[in-house]
Amino acid sequence: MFGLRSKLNRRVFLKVFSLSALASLWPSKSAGTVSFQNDKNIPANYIQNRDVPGFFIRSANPFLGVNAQEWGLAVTGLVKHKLTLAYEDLFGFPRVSQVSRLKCVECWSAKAKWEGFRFQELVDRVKPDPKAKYVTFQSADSYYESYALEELLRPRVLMVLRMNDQPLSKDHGFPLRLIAPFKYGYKNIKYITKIEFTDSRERNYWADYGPYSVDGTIQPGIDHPLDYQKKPLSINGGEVFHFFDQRPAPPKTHQ
Ligand SMILES: Nc1nc2c(c(=O)[nH]1)N[C@H]1C(S)=C(S)[C@@H](COP(=O)(O)O)O[C@H]1N2
Ligand SMILES: [Mo]
Repeated sequence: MFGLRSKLNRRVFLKVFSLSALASLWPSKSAGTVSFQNDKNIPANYIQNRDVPGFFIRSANPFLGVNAQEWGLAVTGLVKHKLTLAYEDLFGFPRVSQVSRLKCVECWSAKAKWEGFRFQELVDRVKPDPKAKYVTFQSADSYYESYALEELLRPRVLMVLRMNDQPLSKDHGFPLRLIAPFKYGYKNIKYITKIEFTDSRERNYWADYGPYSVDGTIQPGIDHPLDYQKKPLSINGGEVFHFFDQRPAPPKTHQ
């Protein structure tokens, strides 16, 4: 259904949809932890649980996934050497792995083993201008995120190619996603196609279309930010589940 709309119309539609959905649900819950697992108002298939027990798949819009042959990564903006990478090029960087937790604002979190390369590798290649203090990510599914460059160079921020010893699946962000364990899940952008160095901070998808902050740093002691502006939010106002299940076979190369 979304494919038939122009990008502009879709944006307007989503904005109207998410605002009205939020408004109609407000205030449907008392403040405090909302357990979506037991919420009878949420369709059983709303939260999909595939691949790994407890690890959900969350996407703002239905998306069929990226074709590796057609995919390319542009690293651009305020840099000395603009760069375009093909899928194969991603495997030229030194590889590191870590186990870290992804925590969604919808109250679930899960750990996985992530493998990929450090953002510093890209910085070394493109040589950002000293004015480039921010980085904007664009995705194949019209999602976007922004970070301060300094945040991306912190320990345990990873440009991820593999999850739990497999190539990233279509749903978890193939071929390239970001994992920043100190940020809420929505900052952990999947299907990255463009990385742009800028001198001002751009916004992100869920600040534009939902109630979440651009910063998205996980707050110690705050389990989830569903009580944004002290008004309890119901969790089914913002995100839709990924309902396409035709997953292509993982690529055979680069194991
Ligand atoms: N491109 C893109 N990245 C995205 C999203 C999305 O809709 N599109 N959803 C975000 C949200 S809200 C969460 S919680 C995590 C979920 O990652 P997972 O689907 O691998 O569990 O991805 C984030 N990255
Ligand atoms: Mo999320």
